[in-house]
Amino acid sequence: MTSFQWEDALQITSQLNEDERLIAQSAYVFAQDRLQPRIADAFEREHCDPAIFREFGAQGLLGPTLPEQYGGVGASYVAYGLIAREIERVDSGYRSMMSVQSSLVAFPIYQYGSEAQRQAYLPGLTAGSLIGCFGLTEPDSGSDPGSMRTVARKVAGGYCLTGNKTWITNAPIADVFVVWAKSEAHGGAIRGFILEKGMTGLSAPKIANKLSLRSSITGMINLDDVTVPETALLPNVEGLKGPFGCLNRARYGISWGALGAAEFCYAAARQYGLERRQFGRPLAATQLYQKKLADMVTDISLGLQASLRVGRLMDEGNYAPEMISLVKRNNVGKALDIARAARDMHGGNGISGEYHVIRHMLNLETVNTYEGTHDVHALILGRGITGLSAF
Ligand code: TGC
Ligand code: FAD
Repeated sequence: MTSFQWEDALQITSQLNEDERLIAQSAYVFAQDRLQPRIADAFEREHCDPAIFREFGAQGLLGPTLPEQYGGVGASYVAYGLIAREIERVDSGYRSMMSVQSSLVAFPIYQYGSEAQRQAYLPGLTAGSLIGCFGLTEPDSGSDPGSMRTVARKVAGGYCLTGNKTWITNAPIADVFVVWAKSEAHGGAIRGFILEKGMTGLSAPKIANKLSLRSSITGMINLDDVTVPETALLPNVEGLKGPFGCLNRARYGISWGALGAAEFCYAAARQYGLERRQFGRPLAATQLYQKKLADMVTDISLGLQASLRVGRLMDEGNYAPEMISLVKRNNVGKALDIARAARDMHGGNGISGEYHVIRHMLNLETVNTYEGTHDVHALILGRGITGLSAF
């Protein structure tokens, strides 16, 4: 027998190894000390601070699963998930900055790149001295990236890229752009290219007035006949499995991250209910309030346990992408429900930014949509169950 821990109901911590515990603890301290004090202002002003990338880098939080020779720390995927959980406990926008850099930019350069590309970009990306973005989505091509229109034409010594990407995290402040395009020289197959800030014809205007994820900057990538050398092509992957291989990692991290946001909301609602008195007793002494807290801890605990399982399977190299769809879809959907409930449990105060729950709620609307919408992940699972594609 043991006593019940309301903040770690199924004792996730006891299932981690020593390295994972240390990484999680240091990410927690960093996030609470360095990020939490800045978030209210950043969200209110819709301000993304690029200096945060170097701070992430100094903490070893960028590309942590990469080998040390490229600036990583050789961490497990479980550790990567724990980092996402701690960063997103503060804000989904900060986690977005981190996970794009790690899973969508450093990972493809490591996994699909040449040795020269690895040497050129990975030390800067893991240190945070370079900022990266990932261009897959287009104005007419979101859930269906196979319909993309961006093309790469073969020219002497390289390729010429034309097209438009939209809703791209980090793009307006990026130094390095991993862009996916249909390459005429490869029979129209989707190929990845590494572009750099300042290339002629490349621009990345900001998308303003987001009412969600306001600490993270989002933009377009406009490619107006951008000529790149042959060495910009990612040589070791062809087809949609290139971008999807990156998305597997990012979606998995999000499954942990969203629960970090949910844990913040659960803890805030619990504390508020213990302090706030109505009808002569604490709100937390009422049955309805306790039922809501019970539902929260149940969904958080089951979700964390499921992500831990998927992380262990990833570390063994023994996972199916459908498992990642299951935890991304479930955990983000539950986190959004929890944030909405916590907003309600704070009454009128929940409307104020001071209590942070409405910020998490607004952020999680984006998290539910990007990296494959909630319904697209249902269809991925539906295909896995039936063998029939219903997209
Ligand atoms: P489909 O025919 O299913 O597959 C085409 C090829 O890709 C392979 N594949 C995968 N490989 C690895 N991992 C996966 N998860 C894979 N899923 C598919 C597949 O085997 C096939 O390979 P091959 O060799 O036979 O060619 O492709 P489809 O066109 O039918 O795709 C359907 C669907 C719905 C699964 C897919 O299009 C999808 O996932 N749509 C959602 C799009 C999406 O997630 N976009 C994300 C954009 S990036 C982003 O949002 C970043 S936000 C980051 C932040 O700020 O944190
Ligand atoms: P659509 O695909 O048009 O979907 C609209 C609705 O239709 C959704 O409810 C969807 O579930 C539903 N739907 C679509 N297809 C079907 C179907 N077959 N059956 C039933 N329902 C369907 N992209 C990047 O490439 N890089 C980034 O860094 C990036 N960052 C982002 C940051 C933010 C803040 C946001 C909001 C988005 C970002 N995205 C990024 C884009 C994101 O991945 C897309 O918005 C997402 O994939 C959905 O595409 P869409 O917006 O075109 O919606």
